Amino acid sequence: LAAFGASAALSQTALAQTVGFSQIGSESGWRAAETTLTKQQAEERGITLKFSDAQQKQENQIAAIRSFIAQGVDAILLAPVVATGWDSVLKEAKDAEIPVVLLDRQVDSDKSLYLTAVGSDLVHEGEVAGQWLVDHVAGKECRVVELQGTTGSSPAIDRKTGFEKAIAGHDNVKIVRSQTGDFTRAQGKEVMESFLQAEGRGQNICALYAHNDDMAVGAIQAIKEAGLKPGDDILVVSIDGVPDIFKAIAAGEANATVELTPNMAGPAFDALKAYMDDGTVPPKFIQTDSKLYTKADDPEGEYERRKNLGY
Ligand code: GYE
Repeated sequence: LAAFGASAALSQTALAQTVGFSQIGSESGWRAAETTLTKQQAEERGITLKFSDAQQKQENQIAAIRSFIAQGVDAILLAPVVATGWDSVLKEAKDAEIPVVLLDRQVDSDKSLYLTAVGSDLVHEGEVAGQWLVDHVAGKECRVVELQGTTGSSPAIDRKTGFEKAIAGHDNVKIVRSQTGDFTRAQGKEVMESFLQAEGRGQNICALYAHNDDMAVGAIQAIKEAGLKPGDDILVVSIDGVPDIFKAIAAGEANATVELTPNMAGPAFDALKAYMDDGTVPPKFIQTDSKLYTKADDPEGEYERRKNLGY
């Protein structure tokens, strides 16, 4: 038993190493929660985490990865702000034999250039949001405005694809305006103001589909300032499941959200440990699940459960 204890301790120390984390930034509450949970997980596992906030700039992420390679870290976590432009820096990490694990977004690079990707089925999230709206309007005419995530990011591309898949074949539901709000509350509010202006002070808008809750929360402010009732005059459906969207749903100011877990680091560290301890190669995609929440799903309770998770 002592021997087992010793080897277990040994394998634990085998990952008690240094991991570099190139984080996109803190553009949304969800992103802040992912950072909080990643730091907590590293702490619990005795991992030294070198953290870099790229302020949503890809060049900063590439520089951070190069710095991690130069420091000789044992592994790299990367939440890639956009899907393209990673080939050369991922090749440099591979040449340095440093495994890279992607968090919450995907890259267009060849899959041989990273160990695995932890994330949700982003297309499915868009489909769930679209299906909720199709069911909710039940055949009635519904002109939709769309707040897209960061241009060129895999969630912005895939959540649009999924939503359009769900509404295809339902001619009563159509997207009439679509623009990026860069996943932030401020830009979500700003772009929603322009949508309201362009659509008869909002009279011609039936619903808002926002690629994340933060843009929806910003847009809700704009809808109220235009004298309309969000969640009623204009339906609001978005993705992430941050505390403030549950507060809005409880208040009847939003209608539905698709939850995305901020705990991507847990599966990532587990895969890295198995790989570094005994060479276990993980699948290329470790999928987290998505769940729809509406007013019927105890939004007050969901707010309470999430409010202290670091969003
Ligand atoms: O939905 C949003 C964050 O990459 C899926 O990034 C993630 C998205 C998330 O800015 O809040």
